[in-house]
Amino acid sequence: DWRMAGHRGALIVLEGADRAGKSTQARRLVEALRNQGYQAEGMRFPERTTEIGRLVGSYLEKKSNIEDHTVHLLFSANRWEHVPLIKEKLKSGITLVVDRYAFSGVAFTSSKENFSLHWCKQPDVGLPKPDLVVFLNITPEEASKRGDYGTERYETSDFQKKVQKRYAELMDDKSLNWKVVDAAQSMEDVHNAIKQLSEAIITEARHQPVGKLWA
Ligand code: ADP
Ligand code: FDM
Ligand code: MG
Repeated sequence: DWRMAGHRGALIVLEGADRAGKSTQARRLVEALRNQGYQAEGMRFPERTTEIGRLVGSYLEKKSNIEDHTVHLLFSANRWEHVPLIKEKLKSGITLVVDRYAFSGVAFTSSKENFSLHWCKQPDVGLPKPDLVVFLNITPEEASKRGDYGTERYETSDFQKKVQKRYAELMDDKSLNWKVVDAAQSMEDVHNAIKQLSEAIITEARHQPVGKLWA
């Protein structure tokens, strides 16, 4: 079938503020791509099931405190430990739909005092480069209609505002294929927009090697 034979899959990342709809849309996209005959799988970061992931998970749940630089490196290590798997899947023709990636890592840590964007990017330099980064764009007002913040670390409106600004700075980087989608639309409309972008990039990425992020 033209959708699989001999071609690599695409690396698609979903980013955006808390409650923008990343996890919902990641699931729906995988399902829709599979229904169209593509090979597709979901992935998320942090991936809390590994040893490193458990450290990060316990930090987010405020069950442990980890020094800020250290936890930044652990989030990055959690991505690096999945790189062999990511490469294998892409090579075998599977398109990966990833719920958060290095952009979350940089946006969140650089929102803390005394962390530059530059420093925060370094540990993730050289990761597999996404073929498409969808930014689910939503105002804090619209997001607040979707329920209250949870109780995990970072889930305060002050911090989230800083994170939004950092995302905006990251989106100025034209070496990446950022696509902004209005996340205040209905789930269906958001889904259709992401699906269209994804199908186009799967076709385009098939014949290109996987790039290196920020390298
Ligand atoms: P994220 O992973 O970005 O934090 P979720 O996918 O978990 O966001 O969605 C947060 C909440 O908002 C969930 O209750 C979800 O059902 C709801 N939601 C997601 N997308 C929409 C949408 N387009 N319109 C209204 N509610 C939505
Ligand atoms: N987060 C996520 C980081 O601080 N750094 C990272 O590298 C990544 C991938 O973890 F607050 C933060 C962002 C968010 C939390 O929440 C993960 P979800 O609900 O599992 O996406
Ligand atoms: Mg989520």
